[in-house]
Amino acid sequence: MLVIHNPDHASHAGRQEMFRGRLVPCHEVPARLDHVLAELQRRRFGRLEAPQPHEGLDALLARIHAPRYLRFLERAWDDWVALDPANAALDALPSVWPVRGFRADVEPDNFAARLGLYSFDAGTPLMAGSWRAARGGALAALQAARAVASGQERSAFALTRPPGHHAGADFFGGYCFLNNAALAAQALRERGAARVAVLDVDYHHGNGTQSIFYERADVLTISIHGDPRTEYPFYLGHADERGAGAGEGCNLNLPLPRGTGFARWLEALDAAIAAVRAFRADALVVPLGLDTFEGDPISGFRLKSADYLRVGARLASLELPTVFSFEGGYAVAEVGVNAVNVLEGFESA
Ligand code: SP5
Ligand code: ZN
Repeated sequence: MLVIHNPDHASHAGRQEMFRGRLVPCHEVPARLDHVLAELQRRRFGRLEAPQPHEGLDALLARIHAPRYLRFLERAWDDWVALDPANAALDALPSVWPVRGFRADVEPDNFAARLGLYSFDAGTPLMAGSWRAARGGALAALQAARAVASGQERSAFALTRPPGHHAGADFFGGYCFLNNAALAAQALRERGAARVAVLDVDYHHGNGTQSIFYERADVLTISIHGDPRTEYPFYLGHADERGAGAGEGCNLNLPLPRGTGFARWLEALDAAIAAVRAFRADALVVPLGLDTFEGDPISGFRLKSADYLRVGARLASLELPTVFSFEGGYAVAEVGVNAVNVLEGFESA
């Protein structure tokens, strides 16, 4: 399998995230990706490529994200340091948000206010290299989609961080800034796939991807995740969210209770696969989170490492051109084995 890995990923390395009244060390760390790379090398699995600059990147970004959000992200670090030179030693974290009834149409001049306007949690620190890392990831997603769309590759893995599936058209959060999976889906659409399915297997609901495509009939979004009544991101991901307007019927949420094991999870995957078939998708994007693992420190499902081989094999049964994007998975020492198990299960099916 072609693996496009983002060499700039480590320029995003958050120190702390807000959790229950205190700042705790970030779960989303550069070592996660390094473990995947090490496991690929150990098994001699996959052909590694670095993303090459592509003139189509900015146009693709503008198809998925709002111009003012992209402008904000690109300048955020400089604006943060301009507030106070001492900020250069700190990560930027939001602490104020416009909830219902507040104005989102007026972009504030104050940087802290803009940081809140464009985010939904205080768990996603932004630093000097965040934009560079996120942009490199978007490029990896585009390159993976191009390779698959051209028919050159049956599948490709965009191995990047920060992850993407929580990022919406104009907001960051959940450790995500640019929605790599949505960018891959859009790139596939623009390169000949009339219908694209996104099947999100991360523990957390793919709220960003859902909201980006919610009113579109050409992209089916599916997410299997911890029930938002108890699990992050809490405010989206319920079963009754089915799409709107032209996109009515083109969103499927399969929430499962905390504690769910592989047998029940696999039933949800089979339901998701049936929906992809019924949609007659021409291509598939899989936001690949490994935080469904039993040892994950922030999640609540109970998948075991060997289960991921079967997950990959089931996804392969769709026989579609497939792009994987690396999402969550915080059992750092095991995330490489679990991720490569999915890819190997997919390829050997
Ligand atoms: C891509 C992805 O998986 N994002 C997940 C973001 C979850 N953020 C909130 C997690 C809060 C859990 N913190 C638990 C700390 C226990 N020490
Ligand atoms: Zn997750």
